[in-house]
Amino acid sequence: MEKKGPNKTDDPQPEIGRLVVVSNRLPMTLTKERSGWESSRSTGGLATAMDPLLERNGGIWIGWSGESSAKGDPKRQQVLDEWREKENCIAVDLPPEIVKGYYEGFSNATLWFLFHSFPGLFDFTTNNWRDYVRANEIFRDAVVKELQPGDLVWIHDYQLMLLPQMIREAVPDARIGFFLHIPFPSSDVFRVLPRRDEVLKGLLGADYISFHTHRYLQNFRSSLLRVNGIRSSMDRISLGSRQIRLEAQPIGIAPLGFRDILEQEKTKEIISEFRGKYTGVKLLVGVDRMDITKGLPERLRAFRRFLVKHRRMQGKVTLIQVAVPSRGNVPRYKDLQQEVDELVGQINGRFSTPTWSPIVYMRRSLSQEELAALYAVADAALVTPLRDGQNLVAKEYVACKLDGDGVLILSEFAGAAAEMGEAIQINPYDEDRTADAIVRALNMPIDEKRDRMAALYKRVLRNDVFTWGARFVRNTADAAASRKKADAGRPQRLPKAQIAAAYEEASKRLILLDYDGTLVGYSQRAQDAIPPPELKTLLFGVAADPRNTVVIVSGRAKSDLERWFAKIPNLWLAAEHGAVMLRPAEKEWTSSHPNVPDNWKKEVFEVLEHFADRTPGSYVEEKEFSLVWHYRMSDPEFGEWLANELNSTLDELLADTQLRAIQGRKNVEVKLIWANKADVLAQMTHDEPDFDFMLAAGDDTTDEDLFEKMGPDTWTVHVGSQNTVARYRLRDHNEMLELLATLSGTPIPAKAKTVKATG
Ligand code: ADQ
Repeated sequence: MEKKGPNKTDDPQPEIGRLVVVSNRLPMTLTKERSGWESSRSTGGLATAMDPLLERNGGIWIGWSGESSAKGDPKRQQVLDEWREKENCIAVDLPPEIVKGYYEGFSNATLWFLFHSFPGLFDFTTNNWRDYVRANEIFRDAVVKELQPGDLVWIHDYQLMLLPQMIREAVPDARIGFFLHIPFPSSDVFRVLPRRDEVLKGLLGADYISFHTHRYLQNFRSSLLRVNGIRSSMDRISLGSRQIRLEAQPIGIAPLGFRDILEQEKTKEIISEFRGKYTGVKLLVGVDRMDITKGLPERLRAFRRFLVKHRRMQGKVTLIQVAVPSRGNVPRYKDLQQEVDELVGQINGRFSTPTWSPIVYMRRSLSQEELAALYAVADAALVTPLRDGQNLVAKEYVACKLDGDGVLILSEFAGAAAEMGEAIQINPYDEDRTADAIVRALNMPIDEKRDRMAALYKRVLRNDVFTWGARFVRNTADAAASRKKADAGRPQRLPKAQIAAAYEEASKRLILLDYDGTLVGYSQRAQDAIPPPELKTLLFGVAADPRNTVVIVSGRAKSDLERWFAKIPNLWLAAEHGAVMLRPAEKEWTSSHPNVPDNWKKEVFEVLEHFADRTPGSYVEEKEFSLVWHYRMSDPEFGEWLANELNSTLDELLADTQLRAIQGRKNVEVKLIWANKADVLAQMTHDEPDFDFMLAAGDDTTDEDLFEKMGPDTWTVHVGSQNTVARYRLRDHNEMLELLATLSGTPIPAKAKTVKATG
């Protein structure tokens, strides 16, 4: 990535183009009052980040109005039209019959719980999933309708995880970024999700995917590998020649906005009112949505434990807990509300005195002034979610502690913990130690408090929400630009009419065909990928043409190729990447490098076997000129990890030898440098230099050696979608068979087409 100076984020960025923000909800709220329809624009949350970007780039915001019941009411429509005109907000109308399944169902009863690592709480129904798909399609249609060339689409959060791919299919060239506001769970938990592969595929339509933390990013990568078998590196996924950029970039807040609020007279009044009321009492503050993930009962129990364990603190500490009602019509949330109400009542009933209550409990939303004042006076903040994507309250508290006199007690399971190391971090499930952490916070020397707070404040200031937003759009634009560049360099689809004409005209043709992945699909076990009889018929037909020299050039051992193909007249076989050849009508294999010593094998075998012992499902194959460690049947993540380790071990071991380690499709092969497919081409053209049609087809890295050596007027065909130097590409082995059938005039036998099992 291009390095940019720290001040560059505020520069005008013409290449960003118009921004199209897409989120489940618009920043507008529609309510039906007696007097008619009312609407208001929210200022906090996501709008804080999006508004300046939208202003600068002249963009639009697409989302659900949150209200679907009165569609068709002309007065309501009038409000929505005004949103479009004056606010650049475009309302998506979701039919009421799918809202429940999409929003309350798959989004909030399935994804929300599972992604917050509560597999025991999630519900799944096929109907909810169907509604989720449908709602994403409705969003897609709304976006596609508005999309203009050069737009940059920013999709937010778990309700819209299918949308990136849906838009990609409708508008292949679209520039798309996706940000996940909630955690991405470990792959073990993610795997529990029914329709998990569709969800991942949905995300892969984006150019850029960003998460709050590296942990979530890692979890996503490992899920991709385990669920869809897709490998990735720390910062990107290569999907054939298309690359998707990945990053961990935590959302911030607008700290200076809080500073301004603290300066306002109204806020100052509230602060002095609080101070007057709570003179001599230490204040703890908790501010949350009433959500299961926020750990409210656990926090209250820890506070109760604190009062019991540290009796001297009774009468001297008050917890002000603000909890905005959320998802109140969901039974589990009703239960939570009841549990919290009961705990507050029980604790206050047990410990209160005529002049003091341990908990002040507010079940409502606070104004920005009240909120800032509360943060400012609180001696410590209790931010103790059981799991949280990031948690903005932690950062807001820090932003309001300008004098440094406060302590943040933070759950290690909040995403914010990754960058707020100076907080006192606790495990919210550990009541006893959380209680001790409260004591520690309240007794912390002022110098230590200031040091910790200063470090936290600096980071909150630097990584504010504007920097976050600007960086997101810039990274999406960069990622999309790289995609376009890569697209321009991609091999074109094989022009079938053109190759057929060239074939027809030629009188002496050389056809070099890889086997696995090119003529048949991959199987879990290599020995199962046997050629179907129909494929043999096809090869028989192509090889029978006296103008053709057809060679199967494979990494396979001699025995496999001989068993399968030796009876096909006129077919040449090159095994072990061309180290040995069997000419038509001959019985003996010959090598271009006879009498090569194989004393290297013992040492390398021991290394490979050591890896096989450590990796269930993997094994070592011995061929005449090479040794291969296969791990297709192993745990994919562990397999990839060990393959990398093996490669680096071998790189060192083989540095000064004639051997090289090659990473193949789910295998690592150690072979002699000269044993490569380009050597076959050299042998074939040495004796017969006058071919007037040359075709080479293959699907993996070992075929690239051959493609590189083929001349400019030849046909090099990559089968699949990896990076390649081939000039042309075909989708899969089925298309390859169709090509051979067309060229040779042999009708394609239906059963020759096989399904690609894995890899
Ligand atoms: P939320 O789960 O909503 O967001 P959080 O990050 O804590 O969680 O944000 C809550 C916001 O609501 C804060 O700005 C807070 O000030 C405000 N708020 C809460 N209670 C309030 C009250 N009673 N009165 C007024 N304001 C109140 C999701 C993810 C988070 C992630 C954010 C942003 O679940 O993990 O941090 O998105 O990506």
